[in-house]
Amino acid sequence: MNPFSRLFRGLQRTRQGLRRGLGRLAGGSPGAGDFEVLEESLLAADVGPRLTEEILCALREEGGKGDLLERLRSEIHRRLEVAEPAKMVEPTGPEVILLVGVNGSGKTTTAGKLARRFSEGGRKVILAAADTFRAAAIEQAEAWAERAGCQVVRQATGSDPAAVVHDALEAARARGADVVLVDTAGRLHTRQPLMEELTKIHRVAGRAIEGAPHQVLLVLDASTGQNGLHQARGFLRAAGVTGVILTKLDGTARGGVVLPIIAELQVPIRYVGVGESVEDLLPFDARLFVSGLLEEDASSPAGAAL
Ligand SMILES: Nc1nc2c(ncn2[C@@H]2O[C@H](COP(=O)(O)OP(=O)(O)O)[C@@H](O)[C@H]2O)c(=O)[nH]1
Ligand SMILES: [Mg+2]
Repeated sequence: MNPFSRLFRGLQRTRQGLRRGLGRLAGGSPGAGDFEVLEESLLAADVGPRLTEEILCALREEGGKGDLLERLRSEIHRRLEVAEPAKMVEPTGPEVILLVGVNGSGKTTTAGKLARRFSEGGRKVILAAADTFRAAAIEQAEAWAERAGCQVVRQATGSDPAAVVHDALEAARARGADVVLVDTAGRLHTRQPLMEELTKIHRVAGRAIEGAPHQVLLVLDASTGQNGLHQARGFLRAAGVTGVILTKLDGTARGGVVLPIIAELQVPIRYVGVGESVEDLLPFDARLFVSGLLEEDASSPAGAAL
């Protein structure tokens, strides 16, 4: 399955909702009732009231000219495009990437998927099992490391996560690793001691490797919709988030939440998760994403271009 087909399948529920609402708009000049239908379907996809209003305004202003679906596509694309990550220069030492977020958002799974992706790309990966709260979390990280064919650095359950990170970075340097993925324990941005633990991880990482952590990626469960956005704001302030990974798009009809996330957080969306298998993590691409949201079938021009 090519990446677009994966994305297309992952966005199925959101797309079905949007296209149901759009059914009446194909061709012809839209009437007031058509805009109402469109409004409902955007809200149902969790695009949020403010952006829904903005998009409708833009479409109404242009009058009835042109295919409404095409215009909707370009309105959405314009808003997604700004979240495409700029190409980053890989740091000279090992690159340290921290995954943060609430419990169950998909951090460990995403760390595993990333480990596999980077390994396949020829980078030597170390997975740091810094969720030391639960024995199950360490075992889960080990299982993913095995699937991804990378090394894992761990300590006993209950040990200091910052110490695990320290060990992992020492190991990375000694073994000439290119990237260290740090899987952290779930936390709420309102829980002070846990947020301080992240600060300590930052400090320890920065002492071991210059500029580390190079990326702090907030893993957000798309199915939590607008609630997730509230959490995200807290993390942004407290954890120095540099990018977002939006997971579980496949399990929700609320994939439109990507729009308010982009508008409010103003950090790049690095990857999207569209399933539980190791292949189900895709780099964010605005053009493909909007096609996945609105296209009738996966053999669209966007899909065919791959
Ligand atoms: N359907 C789907 N499930 C996912 C995705 N990402 C993670 N999960 C599932 O979400 C659950 C929690 O994931 P986990 O990585 O343990 O979350 P963590 O607590 O943040 O580490 C697991 O059952 C994963 O398989 C995704 O993109 N799609
Ligand atoms: Mg975990």
